[in-house]
Amino acid sequence: MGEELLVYINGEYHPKPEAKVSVYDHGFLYGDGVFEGIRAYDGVVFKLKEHIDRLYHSANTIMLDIPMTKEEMINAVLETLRRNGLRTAYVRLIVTRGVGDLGLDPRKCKRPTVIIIAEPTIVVHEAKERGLKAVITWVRRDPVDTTSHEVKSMNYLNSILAKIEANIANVDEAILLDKHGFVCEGSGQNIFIVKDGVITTPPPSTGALLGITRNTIIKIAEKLGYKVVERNVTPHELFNADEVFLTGTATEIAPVVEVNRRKIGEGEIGPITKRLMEEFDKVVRDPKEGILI
Ligand code: PXG
Repeated sequence: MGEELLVYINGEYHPKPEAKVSVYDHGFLYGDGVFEGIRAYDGVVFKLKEHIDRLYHSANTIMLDIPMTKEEMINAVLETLRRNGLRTAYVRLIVTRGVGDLGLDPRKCKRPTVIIIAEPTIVVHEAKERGLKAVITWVRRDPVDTTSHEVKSMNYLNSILAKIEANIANVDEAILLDKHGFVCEGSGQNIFIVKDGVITTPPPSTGALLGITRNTIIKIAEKLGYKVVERNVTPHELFNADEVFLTGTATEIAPVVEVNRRKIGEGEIGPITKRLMEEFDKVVRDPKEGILI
C-alpha cells in the first residue's frame, strides 16, 4: 500500500519512492520553510481552513510568498487525498523557500517548493490508551524566537532534542518549560492540566503554539460546562494535578499519567480527559468542522 501512495510536489504527483527534492532546496539546507500537519476523518478534513490560514500566516512572517492562493492550496490537499483514495488520513503540507545555492540568501531561491504528503495513518503515541509517561526536559521554549513558536517553521531541533530526552528517560513524551520555568507544551503538543474540575492551559506568552486542537478542546470543554483558564502553570502544579493531557493534530488527545516519576492523580486516565476524548472523536467527524473530500 505504502509504495502506491502519490506525493504532490509543485503541482505534480509522484509515487512515494520517487518523491524527492533537491539537496539545494533551502528547506533541506536550512530548515527554511513552513509546514502543517492535518488530519482527515471519514471524509472530513478537520479544520482545513484554519490550517491553511496558519500556514499562510507563518509564510508571511518569514516572507515566503506561496505561489498559490489559499483556495488552490485547499484544492491541492483535497485532490491529493482523492488521488490516493484516502478518506481518513494524516496530511503533511510543506512549503520551503525552494532550490537555491549554498548561501543563506533567499533571493537565490526562485520558486518555493510545495509538498503534500498524505498517509493513511500516523501513530505518534502507542501508549495513548493506557496513558503517557513524560519527563520535563532541560530544553526550553523561547517565546520571542519566531522559529519555535508562532511560525510553524521547519526548524524542529528543540522539539527533537526534547524527544531524545524522553527516549533516554524511557518515557513517551517530553514537556518543555519556558525561560521562566513555567510549563509550556510538549514536543509537538499543547498541554492541559485539570485540578478540582478546572481545566488550565499555558498562555502563548510561554512560547506554546496556538494549536488548532488546543482551540477545539477549549471550545468542547466550555460547551460541556467546564471552566477553562489560560494562565501560567508551575511544574509543582503539573505534578499535583488531578489529570494532565496533551493535544495536537497528530497526537489528538493523549492522557499523561506520570511526570518525572510523579504519578498524576490515580495514575490512570482521568474522567474529564476521557469525556473530552469521547467528544473530540465526534467533533472531528462533523462536516461543519472541516472541508469535505
Ligand atoms: N505545539 C507544537 C510545538 C507543535 O508542533 C502543536 C503544539 C499542536 O498543534 P495543532 O495545531 O496540531 O493542534 C504542534 C503540532 C507530531 C507532530 O509528530 C506535531 C506537530 C508537527 C509535526 C509533528 O506529533 N505540530
